[in-house]
Amino acid sequence: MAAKKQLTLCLVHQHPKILLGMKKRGFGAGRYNGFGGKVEEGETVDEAAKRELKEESGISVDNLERAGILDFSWEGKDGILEVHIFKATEFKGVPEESEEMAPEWFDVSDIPFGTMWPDDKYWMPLFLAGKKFSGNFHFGEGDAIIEYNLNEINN
Ligand code: 6OG
Repeated sequence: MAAKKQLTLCLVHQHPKILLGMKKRGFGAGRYNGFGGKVEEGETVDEAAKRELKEESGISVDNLERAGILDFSWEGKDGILEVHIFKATEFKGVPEESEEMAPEWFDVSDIPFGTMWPDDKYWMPLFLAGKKFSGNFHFGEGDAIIEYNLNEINN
């Protein structure tokens, strides 16, 4: 079985606003996204989510809500990215630009899906509605979605 790499993705939702960041470098550069990155050895997924949020946007959170888990894979490439998506509603500090991300508030009716990963428009409605979800997206040439599954989790 292909190795799974665990990553975090944290979005601050203070209705009707959502905090995104323009990724300035690395994987996904040029796209708006939440804040996150790789889970390091010896750290829990929750710890990684808080650390990455702080490093990339300057804000701290006490509580993170688990929103979803998505597996991403690419045609012809080994490995799966297992991205753990979290929601924060309260935070401390002021969002500030980092070397990796430039934070920006958006109205939820004006989310820049055209400048985001193509999967985001599928799961964002569940995220915004406070639903939990899991799924997988398989990408092809130009990061186009070849196939996907997305399920709401009831608990
Ligand atoms: P670094 O490798 O820069 O972290 N990520 C994705 N986010 C969305 N919305 N869609 C995807 O579809 C993604 N693939 C990865 C996880 C990369 C960051 O990008 C997220 C991490 O927060 C393919 O450390």
